[in-house]
Amino acid sequence: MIRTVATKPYDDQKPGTSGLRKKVPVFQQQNYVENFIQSVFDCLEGFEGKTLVIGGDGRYFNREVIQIALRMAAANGFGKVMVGQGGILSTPAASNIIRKYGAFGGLVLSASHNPGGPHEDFGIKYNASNGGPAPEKLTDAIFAKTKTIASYKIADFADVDLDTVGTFSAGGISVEVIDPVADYAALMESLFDFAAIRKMFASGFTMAFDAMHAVTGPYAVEILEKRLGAKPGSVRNFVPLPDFGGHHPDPNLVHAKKLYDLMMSAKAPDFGAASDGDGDRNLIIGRGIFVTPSDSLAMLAANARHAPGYAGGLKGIARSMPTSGAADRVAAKLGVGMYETPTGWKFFGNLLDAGMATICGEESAGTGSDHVREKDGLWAVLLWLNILAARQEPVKAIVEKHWAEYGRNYYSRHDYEGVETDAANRLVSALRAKLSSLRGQSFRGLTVETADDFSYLDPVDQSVSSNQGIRVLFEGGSRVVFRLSGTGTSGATLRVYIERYEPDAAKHGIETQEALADLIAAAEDIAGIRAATGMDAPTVIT
Ligand code: VG1
Ligand code: CO
Repeated sequence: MIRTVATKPYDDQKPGTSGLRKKVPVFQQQNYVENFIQSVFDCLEGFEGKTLVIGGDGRYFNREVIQIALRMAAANGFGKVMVGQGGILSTPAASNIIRKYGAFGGLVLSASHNPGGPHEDFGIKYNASNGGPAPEKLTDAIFAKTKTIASYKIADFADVDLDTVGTFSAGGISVEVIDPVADYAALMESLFDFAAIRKMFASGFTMAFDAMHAVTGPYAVEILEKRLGAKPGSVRNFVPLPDFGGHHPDPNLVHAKKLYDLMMSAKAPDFGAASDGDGDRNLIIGRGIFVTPSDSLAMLAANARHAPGYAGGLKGIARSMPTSGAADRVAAKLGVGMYETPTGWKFFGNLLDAGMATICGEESAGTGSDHVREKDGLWAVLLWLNILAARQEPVKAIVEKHWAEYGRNYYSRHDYEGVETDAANRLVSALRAKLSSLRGQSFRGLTVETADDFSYLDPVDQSVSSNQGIRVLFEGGSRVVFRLSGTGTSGATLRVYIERYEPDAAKHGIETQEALADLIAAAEDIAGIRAATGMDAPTVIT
């Protein structure tokens, strides 16, 4: 039976950088989930009888929301739902399923790197038929709909057993519970030289992969240990837990500190890596050397030809605006296009669909390619492994040779979390107001060349996205960027991105914060962060 249920709108269902993210108790309010999902469906056209993919990162509340989504998909006229066993699908795996099986779209349930649990974060994101996050036009329409929604449709049927693979019928539609790993593993096998990587592991190569008790555990065990022969135990924390074991599943130097410490110790394996809550981010650490995500993007692009899936070369490279310019130098050398987009994977979709870019990346540990329409943590790990197997050199040597060839982009991001929202907005408005007066001014001996609020003109559909972050560019190519996070769930997070280019190989061994000290001080002089936030130092430095 299908019911139409009257409801009242909420005013806070605005999708952020990557879907709607809120605390679990917010999602647990009456009709909160239903309102959002109905608003998504109401903004779509032509899905009658078609397939919807549903999966999540296994965090607290995942299963409950999947049951609601199944009943609403049936009531709204989808013909079939494909759902990962146990409710599990990593974000890149969900993207692959949508594309491979020609689904109309998908609901990805995750709050990514944010913590999980009854009082932590949850999220819902809609992905379109290309497998990628809904473009801004659609997320704007969804938000508008959530403000006027008056009813939703839901079918009545008992909970579907999510733990048994197979096809069931429920509420007049077919529900297929699929193995979440198989299709993804097959895709990876089609892109990379598994035989060469297997040979490398067989000859004693060692690695540590930290799944952070999040979604990549089952994927990493299957691919790294079973198919590629990494020593059992190479994958750590591989059981996905609803609260990620109480940690932040954020693969950075703060939350993956154990892995970092191991990689810097005498007992370090050859290669260290980690992924986040929903499996789309990656952390890469060689023995004795951390590879910044911006550098990793550049190095993967420069070496991609070693992998069979990219042997034909790259069509272009895209990076988000705050990501360092290291990849730009690679694109120039390869003679391919370089695109600078706003933060968030949804902005890469058009470039990938149009065949203008092959590899994309963000400074926030996201790298991916045109194989899916999401960033992909394990993909990055496997491309690194493929390159290591082909070049037969340690990570450190590859990194240092890259710097010697292209120069080094010293780079760091300073996050100020939990800032009072009004104070954060005031800081940004004040910065905006003085943008034009900054030009020509000097801070700590650095002269401002230009300052603007980044605006993006999508070269494919000509859409414009404004106010995407304040850039202050200094003479000589150094820069600082300020923007507010669009993924947090309490207060505001100010992100300050700092970059300096150093062409001289003799100066490539400086500690990062030290190399950036003048710029860090200049950022403080320009924005008055301490006074505005009441904080003496960033809460997270990556
Ligand atoms: C952050 C990152 C951004 C990333 C987004 C989603 O957004 O900076 O690069 O695309 O998270 O990643 P923000 O607005 O907080 O800076 V994930 O792994 O949450 O899907
Ligand atoms: Co993520």
